[in-house]
Amino acid sequence: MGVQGSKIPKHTQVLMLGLDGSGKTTLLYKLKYNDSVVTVPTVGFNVEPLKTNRSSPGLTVWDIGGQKKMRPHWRHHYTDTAGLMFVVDSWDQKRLDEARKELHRLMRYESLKGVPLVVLANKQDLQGALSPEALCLKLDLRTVCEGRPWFIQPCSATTGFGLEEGFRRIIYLMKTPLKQTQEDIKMKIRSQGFSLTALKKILLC
Ligand code: G3D
Ligand code: MG
Repeated sequence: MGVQGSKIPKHTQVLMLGLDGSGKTTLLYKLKYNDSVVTVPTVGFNVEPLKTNRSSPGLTVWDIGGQKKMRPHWRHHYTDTAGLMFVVDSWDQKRLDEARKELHRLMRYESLKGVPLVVLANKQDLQGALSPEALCLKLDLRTVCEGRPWFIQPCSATTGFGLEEGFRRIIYLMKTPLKQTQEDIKMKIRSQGFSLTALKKILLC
């Protein structure tokens, strides 16, 4: 599924999922209007077109409600999804296991096989928020994302930090075949000199 490595259509559907309260709606409207909005729990979904530069497709971003009762409905949106963003509250360690389970369930879905994933490690403005490296381990990303292009992006929907980078990254992953993204990583390793720390840094970015 997905459009990875092929010519991508003019408007490309990106699904933004994650537990309720992780910051999806705040993030979407911060990105779209550079404004902080007061959110209420999303019942149903919000959908917004996002402009990108000319050489990239426009994105239609679906922010789907993340409450437990809403999650069985996520799958109705999987067809035609070219990219996935999974938003995690990096500060709320009590709900990390729940987030991990939902993400792993998502990754097992046949129709989402190979679809690029960006995990947004949100709420980095809060003291005590877990780093992307720590989240990567806690969510067991490397194992569950095998065979799919993926990236973890630190961000804050409140300040706007990291949001554009996250969306630029999903566009890059959707446009670039998996083999090429792996080649890019190898190139980075060569250019930075091979050391364990450099490798760790590269694999996480
Ligand atoms: P959701 O759409 O994923 O359910 P919301 O999440 O966007 O409704 O956000 C849930 C709460 O988290 C909101 O606070 C919102 O302001 C807060 N939030 C979202 N992103 C960030 C962030 O990056 N940093 C911080 N500090 N807070 C964030 P309330 O108090 O309205 O519940
Ligand atoms: Mg919401």
